[in-house]
Amino acid sequence: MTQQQSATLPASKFASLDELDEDAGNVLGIINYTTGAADPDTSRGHLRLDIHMAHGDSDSFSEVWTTDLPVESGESGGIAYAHDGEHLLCAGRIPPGDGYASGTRAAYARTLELMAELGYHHCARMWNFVNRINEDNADGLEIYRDFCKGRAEAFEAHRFNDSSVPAATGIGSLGGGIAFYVLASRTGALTPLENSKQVSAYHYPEQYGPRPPKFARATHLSVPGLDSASGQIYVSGTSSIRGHETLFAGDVEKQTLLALENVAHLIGPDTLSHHRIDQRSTLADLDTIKVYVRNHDDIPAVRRICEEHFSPDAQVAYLNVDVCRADLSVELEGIVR
Ligand code: 3EB
Repeated sequence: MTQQQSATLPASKFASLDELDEDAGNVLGIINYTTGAADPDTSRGHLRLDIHMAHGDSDSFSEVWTTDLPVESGESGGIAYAHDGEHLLCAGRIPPGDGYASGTRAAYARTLELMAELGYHHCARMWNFVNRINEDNADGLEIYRDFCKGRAEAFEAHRFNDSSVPAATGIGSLGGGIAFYVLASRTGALTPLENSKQVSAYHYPEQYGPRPPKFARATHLSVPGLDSASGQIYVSGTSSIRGHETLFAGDVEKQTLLALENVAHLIGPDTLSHHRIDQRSTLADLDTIKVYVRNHDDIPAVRRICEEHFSPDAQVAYLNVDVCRADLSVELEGIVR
């Protein structure tokens, strides 16, 4: 592994669990959105994480991260990782408990240390899956807010300021405490994107919790040697929020449309030129999309609206889990490649 090799952008796709060949070459990691949770594992030479996000076999799937370079893996302080000299995937789990801030702070701190030790300083994307996300911890603080507190404290302790936070997802899960995984790059040029129609999450007022959610609305990742108009956009979990307020509580169709509008504005010409990125994208460029829907019975309506906006060739997974604010019914994320 050298830094001289021509850099590539990370690649991922969805696969069904039965078509998965875990021992195929060039696998950096396999994230299973499945019916149970397990600690992250590297026994097969790549990262594997099982997240409890599916109710049965029919909504289970795997997200497979692949690379052209040889992969090395390891584990440090409970954080499992795999890397290829250019990309790092790592994952951790905070077991179920009465509170999550201290566990989150410790696991995130270890993750940030690991990224620095291994030399992957450009953190593009984090995913966080939080069981009982809208329930209170032992002190009466909502578990999502408790998680946000630990995350903010870890970022602060590592001088990870608001301009270096990754794109992220913070979403409900069906069990297993908190599971998370992270994608970082060694040589990639990373630009955080904010949405001019939304208050930056890291500036949310205190009414949403003692510490704000620390994430960027999206990150743009390109690598040396690629022309400036190409690159990937990692779109964070996006919902029906304008300014910092939830809109259309109780109307899942309007919430879906506003979430889509937020993503379209975020990856569209105004936002990208504002961030000096010579690239234009639309919802039809989004792929490996996850749509999180709180109420199972809303999935058909949400799917119908999404299908009108996404490419017919896009991979789209619908997951029936809780969303971080009690008045949000839907959230969606994806990657522009
Ligand atoms: C929002 O815009 C909706 O806590 O990491 C979206 C993406 C949301 C990431 C997180 C939360 C997170 O505030 C919620």
